[in-house]
Amino acid sequence: MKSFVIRGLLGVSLLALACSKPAPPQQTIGASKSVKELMAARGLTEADVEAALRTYVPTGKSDDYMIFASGGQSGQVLAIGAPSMRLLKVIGVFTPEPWQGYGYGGGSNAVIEGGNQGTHKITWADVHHPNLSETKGDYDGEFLFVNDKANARVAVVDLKDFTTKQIVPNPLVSSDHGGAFVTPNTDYVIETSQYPAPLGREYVPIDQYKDKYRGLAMFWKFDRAKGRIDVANSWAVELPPYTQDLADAGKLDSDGFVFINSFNTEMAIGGTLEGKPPIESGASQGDMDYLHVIDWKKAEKLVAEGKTSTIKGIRVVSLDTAGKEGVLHLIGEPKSPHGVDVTPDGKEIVVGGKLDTHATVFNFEKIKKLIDGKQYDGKDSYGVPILNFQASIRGQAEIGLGPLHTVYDNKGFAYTSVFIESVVAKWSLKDLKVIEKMPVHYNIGHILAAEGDTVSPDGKYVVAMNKMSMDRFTNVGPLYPQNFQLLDVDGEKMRMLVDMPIGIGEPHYSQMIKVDKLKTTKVYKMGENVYTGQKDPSATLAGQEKIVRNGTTVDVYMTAIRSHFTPDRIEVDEGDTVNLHITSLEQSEDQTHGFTINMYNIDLSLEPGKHENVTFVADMAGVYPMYCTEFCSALHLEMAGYFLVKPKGTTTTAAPAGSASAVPAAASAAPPKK
Ligand code: CUK
Ligand code: CUA
Repeated sequence: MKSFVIRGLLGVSLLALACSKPAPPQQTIGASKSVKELMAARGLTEADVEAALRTYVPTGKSDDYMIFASGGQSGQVLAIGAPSMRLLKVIGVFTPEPWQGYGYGGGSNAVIEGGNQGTHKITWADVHHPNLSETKGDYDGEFLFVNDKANARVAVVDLKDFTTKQIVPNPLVSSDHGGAFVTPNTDYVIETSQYPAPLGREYVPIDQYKDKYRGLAMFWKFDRAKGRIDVANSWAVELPPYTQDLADAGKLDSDGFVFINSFNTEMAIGGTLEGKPPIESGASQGDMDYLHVIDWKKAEKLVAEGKTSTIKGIRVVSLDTAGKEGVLHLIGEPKSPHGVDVTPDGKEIVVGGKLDTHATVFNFEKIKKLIDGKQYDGKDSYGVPILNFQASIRGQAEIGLGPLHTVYDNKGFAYTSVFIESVVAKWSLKDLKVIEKMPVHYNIGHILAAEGDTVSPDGKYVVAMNKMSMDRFTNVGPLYPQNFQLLDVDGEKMRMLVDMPIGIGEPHYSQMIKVDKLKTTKVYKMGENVYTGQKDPSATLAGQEKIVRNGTTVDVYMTAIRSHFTPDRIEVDEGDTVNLHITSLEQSEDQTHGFTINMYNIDLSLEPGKHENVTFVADMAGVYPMYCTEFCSALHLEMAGYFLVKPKGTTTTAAPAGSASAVPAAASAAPPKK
């Protein structure tokens, strides 16, 4: 119906315009001008206008889909509306995010610190693959998981409030890539390593690479009721030191299995300064690498039976056990592959070879038959059984130069990103024939489709996630934005709809979910601690505000409401430990306050009902304004106060109201009554 209207409109008003003379360039654009004149004035073609009509979301209306995109090096995740491709939010994940007060004193500090690896403070991440939680292989809109390739971490974002609730560091590996993919009911969040290294990150000379360096498939147990990864019930499978790349969980027919592609099965270790070939060429010697097939249900059983060793507190199924017990099988895959994508029906696995022109379609039934019949082509040097390549595949689609990732629609088509050619290749899963190639701009990496990783993709839209954007946007210096290009894939031919510059990092993957699956909250319950989901024990209601001194510790029970803080004067002694407990008393939608104490690097976002606790040492004497950082009301600028820190050795003559010294410690040591 909608598309009929659009076509009708175009047919009547626009087709006739094509033959009309273009308007002079000086012509002004105004609401009173006809569409035809507007088109001419702006130099728009009919296709441009159609694309605009298909993506424009008028004021008051919202998008049908939401894209959760990797923010790349920013360490964040982007929430983008589709088809409008408007940025809705930059969700603070691995990196502090000031607007959300993420990492500036409140409860989020513990989340970020929970992700610490090693002893250096890590203030960035290389975000690769956001993945939505699934129920029966379909997005359920509850959680989002995302990996940090650079520091081997996985984060959990709760989509109730679009807030990162947990970051889990992997103690065994030093980089990851195949994550954070979920099993069909989100029992596990999978994180597989990228660059092999000794498990546990111990030092081992690199000439012992083959013996001591390893890969890993981590299975993080997800506790949905708690909304957290349950580290104690998580476990891993040790892998050979091939460079494991991407992973995907089986579903439906292939449920219980995980597929991981790999490169550098040559185990090249570089040595360019010593005149040895770089890893790049050493890793490209062989024509085939290995698709790893993991029977995770079998591995789970071995873990339950205790057939594991423990490294850095994590139970690990050893490579030897994995090979002997049928947990791990290898199949040849051509050549330096990148993507591994299970089809919606779970029956097949498509692998793209960076240095091969094909997308190879592995068939799970065939693989299963070989595994069950123990029909091996041999074993690798670690004793892992190898299955025959030809016997494992249904066929290969001749795609073009540099096929990477593949996504699916609801009509039996696959869409593969082709990096070197800079195209999206649409091909038929039925006969493995390419139907159409759409040029994209440029160097497409990942590709995503509406509900594309589920058992029931929607079709409609595909997004090309391009690494380059030359000649697409106004120049902003030598570091160019990345470019997301939205394609309409509903019609017989693909159509380019809109470009979206991404100026925050190099996104890798994204997923697109129907917005009606999201059950996002509008306000918090009064006094809610967003990290426990409960009313905070220190939640402060109107009339309960107070300042309590206990030795050198000062607890401030505080409220925020348009347009004041209570108390608005806090005086402490230099060196005191200060615990701020701030509750926003607002319950109306979109009434957010901010809170900062200048110079103390404290910055909070106080959404309606939210409670925050901040602990710090008042180690800088002086007078510091504290104020609301969100333009919340006409008297927002008046929503302010003072934080005063008396220098050591000062004797108080007249204690001002609100001074901690004014309240006898013994009389007020108890937390406020609820
Ligand atoms: S990705 Cu991580 S190298 Cu193709 Cu999934 Cu960009
Ligand atoms: Cu509250 Cu500005």
